Amino acid sequence: MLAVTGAGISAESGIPTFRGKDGWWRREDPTRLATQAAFDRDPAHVWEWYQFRRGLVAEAEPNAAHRALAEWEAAGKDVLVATQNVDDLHERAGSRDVAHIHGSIWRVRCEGCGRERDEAVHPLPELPPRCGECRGLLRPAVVWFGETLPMAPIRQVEMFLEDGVDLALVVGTEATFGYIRAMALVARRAGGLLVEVNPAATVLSELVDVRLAGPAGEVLPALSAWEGTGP
Ligand code: BV8
Ligand code: ZN
Repeated sequence: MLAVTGAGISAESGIPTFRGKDGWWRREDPTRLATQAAFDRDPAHVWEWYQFRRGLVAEAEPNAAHRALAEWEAAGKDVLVATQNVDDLHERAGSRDVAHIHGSIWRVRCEGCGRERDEAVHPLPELPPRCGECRGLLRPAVVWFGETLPMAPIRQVEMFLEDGVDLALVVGTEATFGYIRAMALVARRAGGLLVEVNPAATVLSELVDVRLAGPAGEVLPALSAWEGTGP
């Protein structure tokens, strides 16, 4: 099965979603902060936002929804999690097959030499951090608005779907981006029953086969109970 997840799956872990004002920081809109232009203008300011969010993620715990996906994988189900989230809660819940289509808040990339690496130190002692090799500016290795997606995770999803799927869960996302809606529809064409898990209706709602209107932390574990160790 393919699980496409968004900010909503981490909401019950206390990580604000991007919707509405709860995702705003110091009254600033994430779609304006998560851009190369904002970073070029004031790298330290953008890093303060990421430092704040790295703190939220470090203090957060995976919730029952993250754990359910990991348990289905551990029970031998063929599960790929394609997440838009830059947090590591899927991995910390035990999921091993996770495609981060928007990158990771725990990785940095040098604007000078392009080197990308994990950077788990929190809090970072100096903002903006600088590259140990070339002293270039380090940026979060995430996909900003206005940028295209890294090909590796996209390819990972495409190859996974080539073998066909039985179920495609879309969990906790507005499906704002066309490529998320496309991923869900390709999964359905690959044989997947298309199920949305979201307390609110989204642009995907009228396209899915089943809508489970509730918080992921309740719905996903209930799916486990529904059929032994889940779908
Ligand atoms: C792209 C990382 C093409 C950063 C994020 C081409 C080139 C340049 C620009 C563009 C382009 N094509 C389109 C654009 C425009 C641009 C865009 O869309 N701009 C907006 C402002 C209009 N798009 C892009 O730039 C994207 N690039 O399309 O390139 C392309 C396509 C395919 C292949 C190659 C190239 C890249 C955008 C990536 C931006 N970076 N994150 C960071 O995090 O710092 S996006 C960020 O916001 C999050 O990662 C997240 O994905 C997104 C918010 O979406 P959701 O995850 O859906 O979360 P949201 O808050 O919206 O909704 C939460 C949902 O959860 C709600 O539905 C709610 O009801 C639900 N919920 C709440 N509680 C629960 C729950 N559900 C379940 N249980 C609960 N308890
Ligand atoms: Zn460098």
